[in-house]
Amino acid sequence: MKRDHSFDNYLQSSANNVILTNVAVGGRIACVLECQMRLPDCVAVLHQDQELRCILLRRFFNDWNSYLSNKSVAYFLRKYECSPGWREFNNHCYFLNQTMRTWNEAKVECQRHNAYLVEVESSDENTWVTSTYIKPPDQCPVSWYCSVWSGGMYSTTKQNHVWQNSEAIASYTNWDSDQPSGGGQNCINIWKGGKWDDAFCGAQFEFVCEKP
Ligand SMILES: [Ca+2]
Repeated sequence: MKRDHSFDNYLQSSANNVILTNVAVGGRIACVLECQMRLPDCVAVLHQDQELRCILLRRFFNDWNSYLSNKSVAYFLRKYECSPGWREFNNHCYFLNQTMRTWNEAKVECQRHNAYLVEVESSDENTWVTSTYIKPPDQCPVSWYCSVWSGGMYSTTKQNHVWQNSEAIASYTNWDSDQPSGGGQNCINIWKGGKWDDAFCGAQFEFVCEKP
């Protein structure tokens, strides 16, 4: 698949994750169906009527109106879409909040959006969250700044790490070597390569909210 530069004017120059592929298909419905067949990677499409071009998008445009100055281009969100800015994986919607917050602040912030701190219940979900939201350690001033908070926290009553929203014990885990260290580090952050660490809950990280 090659990038179609004829659409460059409609796309953010930095939108390296936007184009999944270009497919020449007949009409808007075929374009949307093409997107549906590529779940969960495709969340929206750009379609141009005149040339019957269809671009599958990996993420939403938050300000998509600015890309539609040419009326022959149409923008469609997928059916059952997540809100703009949120991304879907396996019928859940996710959002990366890039403000640094303590675990508790992050929890409250997710709740304000009728969501909860991400609960990673499978290797697939861990891989998706990591590839979608977690920067490599060399892109942060200090490697552990490239962490995001999850909703996991150690429960003294359950003697285990528990997901805050569902209250389920974390059955799938992906601890980094020598983790969890405990010693007052009770909240689970996810970082380099999707490995988990337990950190002091008062540390400040970006965080991922999830909706059911
Ligand atoms: Ca630790």
